[in-house]
Amino acid sequence: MPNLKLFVAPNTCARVPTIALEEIGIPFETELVRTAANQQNSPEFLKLNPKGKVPTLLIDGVPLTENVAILSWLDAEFPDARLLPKTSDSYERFQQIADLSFFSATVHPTVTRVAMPLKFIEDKDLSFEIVRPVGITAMNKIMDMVEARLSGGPWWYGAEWSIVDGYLYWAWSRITGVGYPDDNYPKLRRHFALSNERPAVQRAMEREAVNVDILKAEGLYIAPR
Ligand SMILES: N[C@@H](CCC(=O)N[C@@H](CS)C(=O)NCC(=O)O)C(=O)O
Repeated sequence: MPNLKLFVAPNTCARVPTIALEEIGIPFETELVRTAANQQNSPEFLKLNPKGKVPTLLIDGVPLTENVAILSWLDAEFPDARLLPKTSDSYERFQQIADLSFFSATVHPTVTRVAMPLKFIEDKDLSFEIVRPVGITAMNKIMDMVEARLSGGPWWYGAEWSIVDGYLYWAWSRITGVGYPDDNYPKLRRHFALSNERPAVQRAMEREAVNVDILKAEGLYIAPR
């Protein structure tokens, strides 16, 4: 069993591999990165991940970065957890990689525009008046597509939960957490409710809550707004 340490920060996409690890059910440690103190760009952290980002997974002390790689590695190492539907068909396998890549490369940057517009323009008024609306328009197209996809069952792949649903859970919670209107998306609301019932999701959120408390005590918590 490899020794696993995941570098995380609350509300970030590091929630997705945290859910994956909880679904697998193996022992792992998380280490809080204080992004408000720019710890992700400290010399120590940059040695592990020169991109200065969470998640970063240390596997027996060796770093693996990027959600698509981390989630694919976890699925390959722990196939019984069924993080992705089992398949021996290479097209289906690469379609799964395409799905993870869609969340990493298209959904995630749009989430950032909606949930963290200040990342793009430091002027607060401009970021909320220009960047967020642009993000919401792009997000509507994405979520219209996802809502249609969920007609085939409660989860991304129909009847079977997968870590793609963990990615969707994170994206949806980030955008609705800052007021993205959910009225037109009953299937996404159901997806979120069902996700919240999963014990692994609950354990991941408990881990995150502990880190939120630490950051609040240190005056380093950035609340979503
Ligand atoms: N493509 C990367 C994106 C990672 C990423 O953007 N992480 C954000 C949190 S969601 C981060 O670490 N931000 C800190 C920063 O940009 O300073 C992945 O999917 O793992």
